[in-house]
Amino acid sequence: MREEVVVPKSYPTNLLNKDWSKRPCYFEKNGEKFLNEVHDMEVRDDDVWLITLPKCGTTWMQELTWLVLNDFNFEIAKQEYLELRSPFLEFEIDLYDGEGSILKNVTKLKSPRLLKTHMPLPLLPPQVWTKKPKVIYVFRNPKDSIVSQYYHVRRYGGASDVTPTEFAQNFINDEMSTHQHFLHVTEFYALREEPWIYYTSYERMKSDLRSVIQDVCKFLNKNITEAQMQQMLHHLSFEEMKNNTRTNHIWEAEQVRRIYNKKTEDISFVRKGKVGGYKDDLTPEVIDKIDIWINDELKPHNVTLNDLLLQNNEEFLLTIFTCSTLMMMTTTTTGRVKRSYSDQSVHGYMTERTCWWNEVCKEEFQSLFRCKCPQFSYCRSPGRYYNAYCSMTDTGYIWTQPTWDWGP
Ligand code: PPS
Repeated sequence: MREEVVVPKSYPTNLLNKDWSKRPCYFEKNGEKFLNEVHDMEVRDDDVWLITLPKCGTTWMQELTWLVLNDFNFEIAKQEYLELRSPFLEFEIDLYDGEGSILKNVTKLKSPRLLKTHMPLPLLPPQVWTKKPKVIYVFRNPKDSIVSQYYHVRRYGGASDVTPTEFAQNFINDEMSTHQHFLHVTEFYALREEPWIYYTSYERMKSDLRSVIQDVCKFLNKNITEAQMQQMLHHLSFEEMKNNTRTNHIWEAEQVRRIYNKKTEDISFVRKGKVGGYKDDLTPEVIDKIDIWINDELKPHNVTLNDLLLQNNEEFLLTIFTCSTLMMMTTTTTGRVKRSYSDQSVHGYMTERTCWWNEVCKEEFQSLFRCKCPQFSYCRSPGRYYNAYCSMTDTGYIWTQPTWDWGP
């Protein structure tokens, strides 16, 4: 769908101090009626807005947030299509029958509404920055989101004549996508400390879903029991969501077929679900070009890709430092640390990566560690047949990790 330059009717001047008149915005052609309606729409105090760039883990976060907002009602979640429980604003344009308001489904929805959109900050209703409802923002490494987008377009009948590499090359050559991408994310990243905004990344969800669920509960003032947490981790796992007809955008694909009489390709919406999966699809040359594109585009914003993906978390490094120091003091005063059950049957790692605190370091029944626990912590589980987490506590079942070079 071709896009054109649009001029927002209002700007969030109270949120970010910049020259908004120089901020380019793009939207699909003939979207004026929709944009006007969005501009004038009533934002409710208890709305939750889920804002992302395409293919950044929106659906994953949407199901997570809907469940937190709806008291972990898994029964309804398994019965009703996610797209109907939590509408995608821009898709209402496709559903519009020409009568009355484009946003009538959104207006009719019972509170609390969970609204999904890919629109940039300046095209949102100004009541978002005056009422400040809860906003959740998820970002993902563009290399993975571009490849995911390629398969999305293929799913809906497009891009059949291009390879993922050609698609990616076209993406970075397109001035509009370039501008949209980095302005979209850097504006929300700059607002991440606001109490009404929760900013996270797909990569963080992959590495520590438990903490992200806890964060969202805290953000929305909801409690979660350990039993509900276990249900959430299971329900939100890649395999479950892939096999779940209610989260796999089957309803959306049916609408596309009905409205546009389009043949759609049999590509699962919940498709691969990997961090770094782009390496299987893109040539090394185009990967290098995308890296240069990302660095160049981010330079004026004074942030790095790792910052945006929350992979340079100072708080995290500080915690490691403090905990390591404490552990060193304990071990030197009390001698060797006692471990209750030590298991040395796992010999290798899946990646070279260091885990986050509380991240699953070894999944149940897996013969490889998922990542390396930070120094002076243990890959620990309550018993042999459980997921193990990186933990400072040395009681329980300790999966002894192969030694590795901790660096200077
Ligand atoms: S959209 O169309 O913009 O709303 O797409 P979005 O939901 O943002 O992104 C789709 C990608 O998210 C992956 N996904 C998951 N990954 C891991 N675990 C779970 N549970 C999960 N659910 C969705 C999905 O597979 C798409 O990524 P790719 O790389 O294509 O697999």
